[in-house]
Amino acid sequence: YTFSHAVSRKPAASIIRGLRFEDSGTPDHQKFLEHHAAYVDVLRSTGAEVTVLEPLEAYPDSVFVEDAALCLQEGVIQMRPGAPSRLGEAAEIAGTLADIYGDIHELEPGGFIEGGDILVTESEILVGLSSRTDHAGVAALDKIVSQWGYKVRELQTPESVLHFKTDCSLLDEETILSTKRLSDSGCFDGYRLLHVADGEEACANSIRFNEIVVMPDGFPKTTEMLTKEGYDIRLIGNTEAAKVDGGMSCLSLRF
Ligand code: CIR
Repeated sequence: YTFSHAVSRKPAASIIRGLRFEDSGTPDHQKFLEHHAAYVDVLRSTGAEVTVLEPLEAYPDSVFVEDAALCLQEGVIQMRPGAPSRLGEAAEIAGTLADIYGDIHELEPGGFIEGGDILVTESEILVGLSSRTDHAGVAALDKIVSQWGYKVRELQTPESVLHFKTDCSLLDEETILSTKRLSDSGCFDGYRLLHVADGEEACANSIRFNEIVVMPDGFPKTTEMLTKEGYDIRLIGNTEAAKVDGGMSCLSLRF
């Protein structure tokens, strides 16, 4: 699958108040802007058109656009983020996506679901229940995408992990990069599975974008393993996003 577009949003200065599981320091806004610009450049280097939205100060976590929408070939679905401070981000980004896509599909209210819990593969859509995504949210998604022929499989995100995709990524049609703590449940049986090196769990959130794989810098064992497997790796600094539990997939919507 070739991506022709990506949408990202510059980090706001309010990122210093971004949500986080545990406090490992405050992100440096300037440094985050630099990492973000490098990320956008790498996506653009594949020939894709990348829209960069202006920061939204009212939403500290709005740089993590992936959580606010799901972009499929058939249409875009506005998510219902389970973090109360993030719920409004979905409507904010919907306008931009409507310009590109036309119609926006809204989920039935009631449940919650964030894009970070959704992994779309060639054959199915995997959704991990988490502190942000509940069964009603998954059911609301299923109602829309089943009409387009997608099969939704509901799974459990490990308790210590923010989002399902914090711990995995799709590297190509059949290959998933995962932590052991996630794949131990057998959720990826039937796929070709590659594991991040022990101690390098934080690089499981990487992305395949056209001919390249974009990974956070600082995980040499996994980088070497993936290079040997034949992937063309690009490294992006992620120290600031990591302080607020963000990674490579969270920073863009790709379609
Ligand atoms: C949050 O807690 O919502 C943000 N600080 C991090 C969101 C990361 N997004 C993602 O994994 N898709």
